[in-house]
Amino acid sequence: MSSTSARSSSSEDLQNLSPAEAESHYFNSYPPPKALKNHEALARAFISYHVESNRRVVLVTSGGTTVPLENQTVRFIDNFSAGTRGATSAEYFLQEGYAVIFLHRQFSLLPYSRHYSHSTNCFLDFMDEEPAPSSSSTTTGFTSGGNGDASDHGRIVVRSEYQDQMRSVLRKYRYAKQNNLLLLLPFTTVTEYLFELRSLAKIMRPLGPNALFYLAAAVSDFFIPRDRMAEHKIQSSEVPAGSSSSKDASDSSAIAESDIYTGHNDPQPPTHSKKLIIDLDPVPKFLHRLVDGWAPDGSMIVSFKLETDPSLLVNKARTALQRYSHHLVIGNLLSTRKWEVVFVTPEPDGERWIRVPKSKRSKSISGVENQVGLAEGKRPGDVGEEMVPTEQQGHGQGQGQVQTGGTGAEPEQGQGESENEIEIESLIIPELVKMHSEMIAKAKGEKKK
Ligand code: PAZ
Repeated sequence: MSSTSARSSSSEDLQNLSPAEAESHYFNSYPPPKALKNHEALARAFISYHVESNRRVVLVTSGGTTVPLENQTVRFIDNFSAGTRGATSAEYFLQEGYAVIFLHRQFSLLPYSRHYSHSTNCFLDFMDEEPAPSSSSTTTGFTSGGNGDASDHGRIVVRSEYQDQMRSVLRKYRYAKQNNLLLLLPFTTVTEYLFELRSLAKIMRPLGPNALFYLAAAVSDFFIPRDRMAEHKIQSSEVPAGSSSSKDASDSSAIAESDIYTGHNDPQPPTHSKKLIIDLDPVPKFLHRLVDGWAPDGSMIVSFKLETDPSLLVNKARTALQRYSHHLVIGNLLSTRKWEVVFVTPEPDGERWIRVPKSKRSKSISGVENQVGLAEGKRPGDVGEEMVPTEQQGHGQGQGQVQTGGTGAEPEQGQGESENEIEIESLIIPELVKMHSEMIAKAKGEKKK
């Protein structure tokens, strides 16, 4: 069952458009996000500040995107991404001396505060109340009587075991803020994301080769185009005849009658609820436009590819690289993404695995350790401690090492949550900085000729 025939422009028609035509069709179909003007003004000021000091700027995209089912949105489709990759990477870019525009899904993890947010790292668990000055007994429970009496108020402090880690995070956060190195820009829907990406890339043009795009957001591949979207909340039960909503629903081409049906095959059909068939179109791919139009000349563009099937990952990453002709695709599997990634570059032998050695891997509830290595064609459990050190990189303080097989030294400590753990981003970012430095040097060389 499909509502394709009812559409004003079918996805087949749109597939025949040139990238530039697809761009104007898409962006003319939506009003720009309300925050866009303000974000553009902030980004312009941020970019000119850093162009002035010849600093490199990275645009990090992070988190999932929502796909609304209604124009006045009650329901939406979402994805798993919490923004860990983006938020963590942003910290390592800052450590490497980059200024960061952090384009993130609203309420996803943020650089620095990620250490103390969401339910797994609830900030309250890091706090304590000191004994009240007038009392010798420790107050750890509730004070009586609501706000209580000031005399029984102890100072709120960071628990002693977290002091060092929090001081370190706090200092880095304050340094980034005080030096105007971090610009946080939120989005929610896939359309908002695309508008923001396009604007920011154009605003970044004065940076030239000093610009880096690090596209870690999990952008939805499917959506409901505006001309098929219901205005109001999709009804799950009969709408009273004659009500404006019933007219709205029956007039609307957004959800055709034929796409909403009762569960007539169920042994006991429910009396009120209906099944809803959602018919999604592919989200237009704008990486072409980023590479060939929006982004600054000479800038470096890095995209991510996520797969769940190990046998697909490398091929899919390579296909993306060939299709969009950018500089690097970082491939990762859902189940091992915290411990290994693959760098796929245009060179004939351009496949390089970066892994956290076994003893340094962070704990992950969703991760499956015995899948590490499978996408490279290794047998389960074959990948362990072997390391080959790489030199320190970049114009900042690179501290990662890359696993390419063989034996070697243990890596230095990254910023993992426990002392022995390292975050894979502490290995990824110095490698990228090195590649970016090479590109910048090449661009400068070409300019001199
Ligand atoms: O947000 P997170 O840290 O849980 O996940 C990161 C990721 C897997 C979304 C990212 O590494 C990625 O692969 N992004 C691109 C996904 C894709 O469009 O294929």
